[in-house]
Amino acid sequence: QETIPHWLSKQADLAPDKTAIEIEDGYCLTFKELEYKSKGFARKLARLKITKGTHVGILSTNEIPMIIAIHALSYLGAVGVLLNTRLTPEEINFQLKDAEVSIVLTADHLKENSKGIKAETIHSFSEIDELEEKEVRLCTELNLAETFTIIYTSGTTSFPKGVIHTYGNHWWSAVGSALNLGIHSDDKWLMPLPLFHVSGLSTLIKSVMYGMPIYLLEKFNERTVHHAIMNKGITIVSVVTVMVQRLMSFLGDKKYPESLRCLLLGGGPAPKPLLEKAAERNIPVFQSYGMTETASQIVTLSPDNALKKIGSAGKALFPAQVKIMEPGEDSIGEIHVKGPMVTAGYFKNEEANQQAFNSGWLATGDLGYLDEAGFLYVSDRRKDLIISGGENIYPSEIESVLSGMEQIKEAGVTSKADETWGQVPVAFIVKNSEVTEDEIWTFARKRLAKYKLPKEIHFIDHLPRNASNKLIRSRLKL
Ligand code: S0N
Ligand code: AMP
Ligand code: MG
Ligand code: MG
Ligand code: MG
Repeated sequence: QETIPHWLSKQADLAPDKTAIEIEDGYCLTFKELEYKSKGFARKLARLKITKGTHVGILSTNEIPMIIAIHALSYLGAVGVLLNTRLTPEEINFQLKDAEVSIVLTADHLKENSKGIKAETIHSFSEIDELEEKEVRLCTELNLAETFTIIYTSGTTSFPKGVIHTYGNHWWSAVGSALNLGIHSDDKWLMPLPLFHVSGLSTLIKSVMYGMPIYLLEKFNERTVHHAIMNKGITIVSVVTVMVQRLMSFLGDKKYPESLRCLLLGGGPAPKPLLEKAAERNIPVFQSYGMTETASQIVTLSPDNALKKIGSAGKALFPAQVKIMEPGEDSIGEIHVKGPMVTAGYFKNEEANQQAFNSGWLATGDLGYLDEAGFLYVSDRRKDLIISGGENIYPSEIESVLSGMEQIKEAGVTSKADETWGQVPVAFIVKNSEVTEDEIWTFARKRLAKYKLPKEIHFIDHLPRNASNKLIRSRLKL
């Protein structure tokens, strides 16, 4: 079993006084301080009997105590199950149960709202801070094969699946990215994406491995991000498409400083006109391709090609491979990926694992092609997947909630292009009995995160189905 020295302790030894995290009000934490606080927090968590292999839910927006909690779990060998704060209690409860979580840690400001959450105990970060440290042996090494985090991702089957990230998955993701983007001694990585997604979480590991500061934002806001890029020596920013749009209109005729070397774009389609506009204005947007299952990007444009290969997601990172299965005449086929950053599997879901993996290759469900030079172009996303502002939505998930309403006989959900979010869900309803749009929204709001709520509801007489009675979503058009 391959082990490495604990990564945070290692960096705290190599660069104790270097900044690990900086936040908006100027407060900074060095690697030494982060190590000290994380170990202290781990000893407090040990009071709750959190130990090797315990699954612990983390429900928090971006803040320093969340980062400390995540590192603390690694000192105990416990597993962090990261929860999307936009979800309803009902959606969170599914994940907690599925992931076998009994203890949830939450940001102080979310404790009040956590009433509907079913866990044995829910503790705010401050409550943990008040506990007395327990004398326990903390991990000095990390075993690359062991699970560190679990993040849920929706699937075609309407039930989200828990994606396992081992220490090795995170390690290799950070190595792969470094071998592509390089590590500059002045790097400072701005993080406006949520740490409960692997987009955000993966930068915590990069920070620790590269000895690089993260500039952490509690949430995205074009004004704040703009200000940080202009004044705080930011060299890299992670973004989704809607953020690039909002940032560019905020920027107006101004220019970003030369020191900004990369806007790492992921999490969904990158519209070509937007990429071209950015290139014209010398804004270094690097398209990438990845998914929760690949522990962040697995295919990324390189600094050399970012402005030359517009529209492409780039080449597979150094430790990774990409291939197109059963390409058609247009060269388009299913994207398959392989590499040590690819998830060890879905938690306790043999069926999904059987379906997704074949001799180490992950079938992504996405469609794309490779050009003659081997650059990947993503042509279409996984079947039925709707991506709204970087958040994934599966029609089946919404359909199953809506058809749970007594007055609804059946529901079909499809997507509609949207200027702000890229795509938004739209519902088609066949009634059992009288029901209004408002009643449907009230019902849905309790059960679905806001970003999943259909933006339009249409009543129809029957859903389009094929000969074998399967819903044909592509025919649900207005
Ligand atoms: C785009 C964001 C920031 C929008 O949120 P914002 O502006 O903070 O909204 P709020 O003020 O909270 O709410 C205002 C209203 O907007 C609704 N709303 C919020 N978000 C959405 C949404 N996505 N779609 C539709 N509606 C939304 C609210 O409900 C509210 O409504 P009202 O007014 O009615 O109350 C936010 O959505 C965001 O942060 N999105 C990004 C999420 C993300 O990180 N996705 C990536 C996931 N993928 C991965 O992790 C793998 C790929 C990856 O690793 C990667 C991805 C990107 C970049 C780099 C990488 C990498 O490889 O490193
Ligand atoms: P998630 O696990 O939430 O990050 O969702 C990953 C999904 O986003 C992928 O399976 C793709 O469908 C989509 N996606 C990621 N990168 C791109 C890209 N460069 N172009 C188009 N779709 C993308
Ligand atoms: Mg430099
Ligand atoms: Mg997504
Ligand atoms: Mg019903």
